[in-house]
Amino acid sequence: MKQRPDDIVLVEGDNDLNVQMVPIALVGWVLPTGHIDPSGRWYNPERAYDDDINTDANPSSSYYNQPLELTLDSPIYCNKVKICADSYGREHFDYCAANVKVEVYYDGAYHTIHSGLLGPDYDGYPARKLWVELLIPAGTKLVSKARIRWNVLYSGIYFWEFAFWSEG
Ligand SMILES: [Ca+2]
Repeated sequence: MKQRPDDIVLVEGDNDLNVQMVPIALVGWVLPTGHIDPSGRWYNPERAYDDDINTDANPSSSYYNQPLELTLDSPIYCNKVKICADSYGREHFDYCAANVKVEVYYDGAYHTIHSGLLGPDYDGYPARKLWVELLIPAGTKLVSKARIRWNVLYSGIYFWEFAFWSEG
């Protein structure tokens, strides 16, 4: 068999070639691997990253402004995140847009990448479950976590899902 010059050949016996196994970073959406709930006021926080758009995390309503941090076991090169969230009952006691603050952790600090409504405003049943992508304005960064909180009190908060974009 013809070998390309860059093939690595392992032979029994003396191998002075030290082959290092490096985890392969895939390009694509990556789910958080864990969470931090500093206030302890979130119900089912793991449901914000269980890859199921029909399950939600939510804080008890009077603690709507308490953040939920979504973490990664290892930092990834990331230039955007996506979030799927709704609220309930702002004006007409129907589902409505989520007004949230999204911060991403890189270079040793949290940076706000969005604060306001996720997508066009709406009032109406049923839940919209709209995915909204949020770019990191500074570009690709080595990101280890994100922090999400609601800006406005609603009678219902539905944090359906979240993911980081891995640049590989
Ligand atoms: Ca979910």
